[in-house]
Amino acid sequence: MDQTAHHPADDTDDRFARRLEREGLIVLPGASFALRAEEQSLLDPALGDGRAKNVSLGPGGLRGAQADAAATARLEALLARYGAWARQTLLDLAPRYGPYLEMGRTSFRPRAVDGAAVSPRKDDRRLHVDAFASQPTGGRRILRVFTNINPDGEARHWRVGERFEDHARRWATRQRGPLPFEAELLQALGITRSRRTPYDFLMLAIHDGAKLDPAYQSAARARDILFPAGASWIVYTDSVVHAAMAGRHALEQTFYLPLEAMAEPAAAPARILERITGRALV
Ligand SMILES: O=C(O)CCC(=O)C(=O)O
Ligand SMILES: [Fe+2]
Repeated sequence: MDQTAHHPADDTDDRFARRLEREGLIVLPGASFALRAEEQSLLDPALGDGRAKNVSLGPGGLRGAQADAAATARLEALLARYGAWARQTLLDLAPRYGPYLEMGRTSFRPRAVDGAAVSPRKDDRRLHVDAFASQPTGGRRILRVFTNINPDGEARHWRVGERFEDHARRWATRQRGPLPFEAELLQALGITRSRRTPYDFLMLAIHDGAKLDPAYQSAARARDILFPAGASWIVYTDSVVHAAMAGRHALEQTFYLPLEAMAEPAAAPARILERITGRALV
């Protein structure tokens, strides 16, 4: 889209976007999203201890809920309300994203992060950048808005690791390229929803490389962040090296943004990886 279509007050409009793209993670000050009285019952552990890790809402409707019809309808309404709030909050802070912002799924994470064991690749307690095996982004950014809605004052505990560039260099340089027709085959088999680009292959290699390396996980330097109950934070999870260590009851909205939307395109993983590898990736 044409860059000149932006609001004329570009400098002030872009301040938040620039900071977010440079720093990757910003905790929102002040008032945040709060549950309504009739939504409190959705925090009941009985609703959340089913098989699904999350309940989520997307174009195909609600997934992962194990509740009666009335509770399911309330969950769906809550997720829709959260998605709309997250979108508006983001656009108030970063109006330049308006023409480009693509809504992904909205999720409710009732379960304790430190609960059930999952496969190492799915284990978000290990430091990683987000890359989804079935959903190539083709270089678009993954931006997520989280809110800790824990009713008992429990913080959500994350660890945040090294800069993306340092992280990427560990894995990007030893990565093989895709095999001939690998992207086409994955798509034909329905394993990916669209065609994986060289960027997507590389991001998955970085994601898996970090999660599947116990030596890296135990030695990596990372700082702890405790998001208090009630807090919201906005994070580019494709560039912030993160791990979720503890907490329960979070809401989350995923957005996708193309590189043209970036105020600081040089800070985008696609551009950093292109610099590192010397190849065009998207
Ligand atoms: O649930 C969380 O706090 C974050 C987990 C995570 O790494 C993710 O959703 O990408
Ligand atoms: Fe993640």
